[in-house]
Amino acid sequence: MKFGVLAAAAMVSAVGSLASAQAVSFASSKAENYLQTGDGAVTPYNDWSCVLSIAGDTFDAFSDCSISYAGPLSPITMGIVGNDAMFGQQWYGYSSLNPDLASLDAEIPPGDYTFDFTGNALPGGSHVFTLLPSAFCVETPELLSDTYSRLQSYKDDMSLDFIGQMSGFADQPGANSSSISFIVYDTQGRVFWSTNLPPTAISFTIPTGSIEPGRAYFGVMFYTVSFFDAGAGINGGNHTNSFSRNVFFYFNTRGPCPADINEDTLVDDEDFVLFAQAYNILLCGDVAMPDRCPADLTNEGVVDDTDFVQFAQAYDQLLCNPE
Ligand SMILES: [Ca+2]
Ligand SMILES: [Ca+2]
Repeated sequence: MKFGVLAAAAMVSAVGSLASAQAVSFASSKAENYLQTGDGAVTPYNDWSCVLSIAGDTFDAFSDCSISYAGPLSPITMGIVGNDAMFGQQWYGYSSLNPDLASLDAEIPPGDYTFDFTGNALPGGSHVFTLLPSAFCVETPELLSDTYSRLQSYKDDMSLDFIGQMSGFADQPGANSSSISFIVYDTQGRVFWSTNLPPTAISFTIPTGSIEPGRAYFGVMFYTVSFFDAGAGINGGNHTNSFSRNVFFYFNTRGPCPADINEDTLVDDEDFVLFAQAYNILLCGDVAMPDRCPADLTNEGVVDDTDFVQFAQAYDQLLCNPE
């Protein structure tokens, strides 16, 4: 399941610091994703990707953008991924999903990328951004020791902070703004907790109250090697090259009888009606899906046949906790 993988990877490249009025920043973010499914169990998705971005600090900054470079995807068509008064307008262009780093680097090689943008609220223009050679950290991101399994059972006592351990990473030569960023979303895509730590951090704390009962979550931990060049953009905007290994993991704080969707201690026809409605909507992130996406019994962001198998078993038993 690749819920939000590209979007989450792209978030790392979202240029956080737009310096002055009419600043335009440029960034690249190459990424590989992993899935952690147990203590000591981390597997790669094998889908190396790259996001190239331009950010103007003004609503409706540009009316069109594209990127040309010496490579097979040139020119890259870009699309708007954000546009508001507070954060301005962001355009992203995407690579393919590649099976390995060599394939990604062949498709999106280091070198000069010319961004051409048509003016709207900001002036149009052309700007060269230099993509650096890939410089990922060596380490695979991982929740260490029993952190993964303790996260699965955190719902049993959420009165205390959750303190976990991770592996951390050694920075790459020349990188100047690398970090471990950590975000916990629910499966409908809302952020419940996030933090930013130095690469060498080996523990994190989720304060009690950050995570709500009765929800399914996924966490993403980004090991990002980042090269930041302040002022290299336009009007005080920046250049950022980042290379990120990201690990995803799922957990939930639901009760012992998740198939009891209306929480009346029975799994019966009323729950079946609610399940069927959610099954037709499919995606937890759909605006039509009820809050908490309770019919997603497998906690990965979609209501599909695998959820139905679990629902049907509980429906046959009827009582939530037969003793
Ligand atoms: Ca029920
Ligand atoms: Ca599901």
